[in-house]
Amino acid sequence: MSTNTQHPVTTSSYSTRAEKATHPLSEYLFRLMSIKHSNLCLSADVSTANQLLHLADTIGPSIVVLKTHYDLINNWDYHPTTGTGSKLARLARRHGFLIFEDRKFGDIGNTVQLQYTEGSARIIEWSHITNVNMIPGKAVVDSLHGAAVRWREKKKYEVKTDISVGTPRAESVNEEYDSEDGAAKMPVPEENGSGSALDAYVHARDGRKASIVSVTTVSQHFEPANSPRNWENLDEEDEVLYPGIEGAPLERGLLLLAQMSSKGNFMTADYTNACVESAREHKSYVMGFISQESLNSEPEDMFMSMTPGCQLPPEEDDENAPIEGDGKGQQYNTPRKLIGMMGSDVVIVGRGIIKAANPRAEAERYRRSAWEAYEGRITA
Ligand code: S5P
Repeated sequence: MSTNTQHPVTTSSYSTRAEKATHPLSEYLFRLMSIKHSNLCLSADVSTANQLLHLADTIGPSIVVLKTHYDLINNWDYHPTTGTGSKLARLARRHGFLIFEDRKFGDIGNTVQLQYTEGSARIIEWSHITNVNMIPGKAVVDSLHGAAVRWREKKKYEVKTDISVGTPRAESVNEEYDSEDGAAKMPVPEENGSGSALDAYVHARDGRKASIVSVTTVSQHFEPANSPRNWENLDEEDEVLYPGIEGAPLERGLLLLAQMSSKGNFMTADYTNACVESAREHKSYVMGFISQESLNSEPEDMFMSMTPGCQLPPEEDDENAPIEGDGKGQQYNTPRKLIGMMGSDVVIVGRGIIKAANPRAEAERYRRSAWEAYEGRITA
C-alpha cells in the first residue's frame, strides 16, 4: 500500500473534497461524482465518430469522465459548432460527464500551445480536461496554462444571440449518429419552455411512450458575456441538463502524466516528484495526475488521481484472481486495489468495457465496484 493513502484527503468524501477544491472543474467533478455515485472514466478508444457518440450516449449515465483519443477516430468532424467535439459536448451535458482528451502533449512550450488551441482539432474548445507528458520540462505546463488563461479571457467577450423557431424534432442530438440502441433514439424537445415537450421527453427517458404532437415556439436566447456555458456554441437552452447540477464551468483543467501503467516504463520517482512540484505551482489549472496511486503528500495537497490500467476479472471468477495484461505492455489492476488501496479517485477503463458483450451492463459493474471501493476507503 502506498504511504500516500495515509493523507487525510484519501479518507475524505468526494462531497467534502468538492467543498474544499480550489479548481472549479475539480469542484464540479467531485460534485458530479457524489450525485452520480460514480468514479468511473470510460476510455472510448474506438475508430469512428458513430461508435464514439453511441458509446457516450449509452455509457454516459454510468460515468463522470469520457476520455477520448480524437486522433484514433478516422472520421472526426472538425466543424466548430456541428462537429464531433460539439456533439460530444451536448451528450456530456445531457448525461453529466466531463470530456478528457488524452492528448499527452510532449513538445516545447510554443508547439504545445498551438496544438492545444489551434490546428484542426482545437482541443481546448470541446475538451474540459487534457493531459501532458512532462518529459520536455516544467515549461510545458507553464505554456499550456498560459494558453488556457488567454483562451478563457477571450471567451469573456463572446456574446451570443440566437433566435430559433420550430417544432420539436425527434432527431436533435440523436440524429447525429446511427444508434443501434433504441433507447438512445428518444426524442429531445427543442424548446426549453415547453412543458409538454419536456414532459414527453422525461416520460420517454422513463421508458414510457412519448408523444410530441406539435409545439411551435419562438425562443430567443442571449448568452451574457462570461456565461459558463457559452463555449459550447450549441442550442444551450434547448438541452436537458443532468438533474441536480448545472453545466460545467468554462475553466479548463490539466492532468500531469506522472506515472504510467505500462510495464517497464521510464517514469522514475524523480520525474513523478517533478510532476507534483509543477502541480503545486499551477493549482488554478492542474487538477491532478494520471498516476497509479494518490500523489498527495503535503498537508495542503488536494490533487485528484485518475488511473488507467484497470480491469475486473470476469463476473464468474474470484474477484481477487490475477488479471493478465494485454500482451502489449499494458498491466491491469482492479478498482478495489486502485481506489481502495492505492488511493486513486477515478479509474479509467477502456477495453474492459468496450469489448464486453454488453458494454452498458459492464460499465455498471465497473461503476459499482469502483464506488464500493471508494465507500470502503472513506469508512475504513
Ligand atoms: O499510463 C497510462 C496512461 C494512459 S492515459 N496507461 C494507459 O493505458 N493510458 C490510456 O488509458 C491508454 O492510452 C488507453 O487509452 C487507456 C487504457 O485502455 P485499456 O483498454 O487498457 O483499459
